[in-house]
Amino acid sequence: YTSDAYPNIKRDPKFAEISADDVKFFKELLGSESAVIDGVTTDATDDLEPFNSDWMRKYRGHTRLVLKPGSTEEVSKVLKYCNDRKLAVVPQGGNTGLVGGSVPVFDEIVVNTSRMNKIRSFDAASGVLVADAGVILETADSYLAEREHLFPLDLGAKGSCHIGGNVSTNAGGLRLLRYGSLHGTVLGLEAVLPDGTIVESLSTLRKNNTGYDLKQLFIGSEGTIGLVTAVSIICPPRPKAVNVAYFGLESFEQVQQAYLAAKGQLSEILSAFELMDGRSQGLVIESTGNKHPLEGEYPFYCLIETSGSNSEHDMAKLETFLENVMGEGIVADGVLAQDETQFQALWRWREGITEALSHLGGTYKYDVSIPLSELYQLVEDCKARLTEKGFVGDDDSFPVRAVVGYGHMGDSNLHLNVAVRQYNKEVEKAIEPWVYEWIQKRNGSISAEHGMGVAKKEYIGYSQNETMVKLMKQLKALYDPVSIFLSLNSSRCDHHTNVIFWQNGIMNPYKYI
Ligand code: FAD
Ligand code: S2G
Ligand code: ZN
Repeated sequence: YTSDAYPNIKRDPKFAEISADDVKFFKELLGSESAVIDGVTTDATDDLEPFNSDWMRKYRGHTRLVLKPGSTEEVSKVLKYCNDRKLAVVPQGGNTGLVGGSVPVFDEIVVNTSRMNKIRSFDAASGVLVADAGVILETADSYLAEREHLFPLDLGAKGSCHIGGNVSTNAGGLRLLRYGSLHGTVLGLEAVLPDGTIVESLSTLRKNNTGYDLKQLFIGSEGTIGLVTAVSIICPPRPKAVNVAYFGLESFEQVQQAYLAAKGQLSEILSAFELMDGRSQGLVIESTGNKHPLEGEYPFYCLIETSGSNSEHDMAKLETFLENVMGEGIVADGVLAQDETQFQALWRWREGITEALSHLGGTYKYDVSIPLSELYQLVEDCKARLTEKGFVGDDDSFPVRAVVGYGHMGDSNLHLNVAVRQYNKEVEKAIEPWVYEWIQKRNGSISAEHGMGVAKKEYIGYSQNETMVKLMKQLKALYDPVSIFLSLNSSRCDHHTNVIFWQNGIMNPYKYI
């Protein structure tokens, strides 16, 4: 196996190929027809397609078998069998990940969580929800809304992503500014290790200081040390009053001033502060045909959300804030949502960017954390570099269609996206590794929230030192059992040592670190 998508990755020969006997075992184990999509003994390629290619259609694998276990016990038996047979596995939730982590690189078996989708419990007094990993984020939030609570995570993929995938990617999203990261809100989880061990750690306690906090290892581990089968998470009361304002601004300097003013004047009711540049909003206009909410055109826009308990109080606060920032010339123009329809419409100007970009052919995505004062400088420098190299211009003859910057201002997290007519090695080489060096110089992160997957694996050194990477690899080897084989005079080992470490490493190989 070599893969044109990954020319410098070769299929690891230690992994077995799936056989008809394997499929027979899984069919008997999982029972229901819908639990096994079998491209080994049947020609199910079309049914396998949605599991082999990622949301952006940028990464594609060749699995011939998708398994959808219905319980933790079934996951345990599946993984133990795969580990014993050295069959590589990719855990998959909603398959909305953006770094190629959720689809196979070669023929790894996809273990998809969509059939593990039960809400297990909710305690109104503490706000703690316990749910299967395969519950869709939006489903969890609607369940909580009926009980006047809120899921402390929101992102554009809420309609498809699973909470097991959210935890496994340590997703950040639109509400992190107010509700914090999953490292703080997840109280416990249940997971299965590749040898079948079930990790029972579904604590619902807000405080539990008894030993290492091992659940944290699974948060953001992207399916490389185990498969998360359930999550326990503390959910805040649903705010009674939620409002949103949409601003146009003349410079990034003024965006920073608006952010500082929002923190100072909206403070406890501020629940989101999102940045969108003019080009990103132009793409949303092109892709939706919707009328832009402001008369004039501006180089920068912000979307500010407030969430509180008293609508009049919050509205008054927001109106005063709007008067101040306009009076001081920080904001050039702005609009406040007057009802739920307008609220949703304003949010679509932010959440619609990813979708708009996906219609442009190919997108080089850089989800980065950099110092706030330079957050937009990266976009300017990238645009200048690609223009100087002749990739950006005013008409359709240039390979690059747009260079846009948007993201979570409150988390100092920029989404730099370079949209091309089609993927283009020359453009990629003009951006990488220059963009990673730019970030490293500022001690930033080359992946703020989307994770590593296959896309960022080789660049981890720009944000983690050797000691950290070594410790991570030791942890991986601990959870993905290492078998040591003594082999004398075998061709497989060099003459210095007579021992080869054969790490099974069946969990989401070729990715992450
Ligand atoms: P998948 O894509 O299926 O998998 C993601 C990774 O987690 C893979 O490595 C997979 O192997 C692993 N995995 C999945 N389920 C499990 C499990 N149960 N156990 C172990 N490993 C598992 N991300 C953000 O952080 N912030 C955003 O604002 C944001 N906005 C987005 C907007 C859009 C329109 C889209 C398409 C994506 C966005 N994302 C964002 C990226 C993506 O939605 C998140 O990474 C999400 O958390 C992935 O969840 P999923 O269930 O789709 O996981
Ligand atoms: C966002 C989604 C993916 C992207 O919109 O906040 O995390 O890069 C992103 O468009
Ligand atoms: Zn984001």
